[in-house]
Amino acid sequence: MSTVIKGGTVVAADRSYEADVLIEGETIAAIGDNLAGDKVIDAEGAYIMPGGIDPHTHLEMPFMGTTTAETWESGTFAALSGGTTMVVDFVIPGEDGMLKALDAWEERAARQASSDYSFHVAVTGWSEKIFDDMAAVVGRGVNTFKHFMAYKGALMVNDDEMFASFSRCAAIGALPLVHAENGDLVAALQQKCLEMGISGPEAHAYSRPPEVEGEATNRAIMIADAAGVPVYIVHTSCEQAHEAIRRARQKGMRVYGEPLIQHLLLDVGEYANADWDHAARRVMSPPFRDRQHQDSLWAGLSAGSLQVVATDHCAFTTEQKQFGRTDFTKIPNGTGGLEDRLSLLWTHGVETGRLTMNEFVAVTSTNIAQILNVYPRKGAVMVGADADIVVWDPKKSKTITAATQKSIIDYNVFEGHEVRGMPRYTLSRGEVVWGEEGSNEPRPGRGRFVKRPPFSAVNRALSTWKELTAPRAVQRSAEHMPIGV
Ligand code: DUC
Ligand code: ZN
Ligand code: ZN
Ligand code: ZN
Repeated sequence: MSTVIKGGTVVAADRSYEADVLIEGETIAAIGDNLAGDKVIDAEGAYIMPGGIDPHTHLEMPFMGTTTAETWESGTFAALSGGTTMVVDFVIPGEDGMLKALDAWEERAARQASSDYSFHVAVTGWSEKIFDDMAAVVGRGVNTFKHFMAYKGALMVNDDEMFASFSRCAAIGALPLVHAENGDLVAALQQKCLEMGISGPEAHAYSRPPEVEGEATNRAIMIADAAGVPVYIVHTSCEQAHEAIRRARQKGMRVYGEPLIQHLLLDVGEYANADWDHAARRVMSPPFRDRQHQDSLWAGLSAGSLQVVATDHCAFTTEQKQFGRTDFTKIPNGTGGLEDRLSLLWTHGVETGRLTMNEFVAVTSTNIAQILNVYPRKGAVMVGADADIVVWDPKKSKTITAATQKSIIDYNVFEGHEVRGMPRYTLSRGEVVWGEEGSNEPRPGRGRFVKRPPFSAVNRALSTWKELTAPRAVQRSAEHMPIGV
């Protein structure tokens, strides 16, 4: 059974051109003029783009004394409805360690996911077991490890642990990811706010100013350079962090920055809203920033100093947010955005002229696939690639509202935003899973795990001056000498 998408303009990260796209089975078989297939999908007036990849989600994740309310079933269906065909979710190890946690995530995803998916695994301490397990994780098709520099007393890793883990990543062909906030400073500032009697959501932003992120981002980059490994900074939200990334890249270091759609569009003023629920629903880390920081992130996306737009979809209900009623430090950190990321970025990026259509494709799909080592199977409209495609209608519009969303959360932080540019159809491996001819129901069990192979040594190259200095030797010994054991 073949399908042909006719009458549209293919938009890739590097160019746009008019062509038909022929799909046979699950992959793209041909791109050209006058192609024929058993079934025709009309793309007249539309753009044919690779499906979005959201590299940063937290579905059904235990966190801050509760569990994120978005399920694999609702989250991946919401993703498809908005044109995102693959999510990469964070596995957080419990006491049983990372392999058992990975088993649990795989089981939940395999049972419920409608879209394809992959994983990152968090390193939340250091031991010989973690050293060994990391290689096993890579063997199971996961080549990225997350490190939290914040959440002191819970998930946070110290610099020596991070250096050991980064060195291990270099040895086994993995890429470290970092949540870059200075956890000690955050804890001290939280304490200070509470002592001053400031206990509402507005204190969340006071306790996590841009300085804590700028410092930690720079520190993570320096540790990565010492370990001889590239590094990916998740949820880059401010100019100080962007500046550290920009500076490192200019020196030839392989450093990636990932702004979120929330940080591009939502303002720190949200935390001052007199309605406690309104403000608490928007508590996430790092917090929203002011206009100056938003402008810096937008500029980074078009300049190429920032490469990816994600969501950190980590969604809690209003009821769950009440855990922090009298103490803002207990408000579960996280917001949603998975469903509307593409439409919001199109509306505020492409429609305003801040991004070209090609840059839009790069930051929502192609760059991500390349950075995560799954390109061109994902992230490309190319012969041989998986037919994960969004037929994008630039004229279709809606007002975002929780009342009609696919997400099961009882609110939407983008409530009332008008968007123009939406999927006409979303295809996952050749099948219409959302749109005028789709069933538009969740398809639990349809989504597949996407294995990502280890990175080749060439990807480890950092600044050339580093060749002449000692840390590479340190790195080599560190690979075989985990600290603390
Ligand atoms: N930030 C959040 O807001 N939620 C999950 C974890 C994180 O780093
Ligand atoms: Zn984080
Ligand atoms: Zn996150
Ligand atoms: Zn808007």
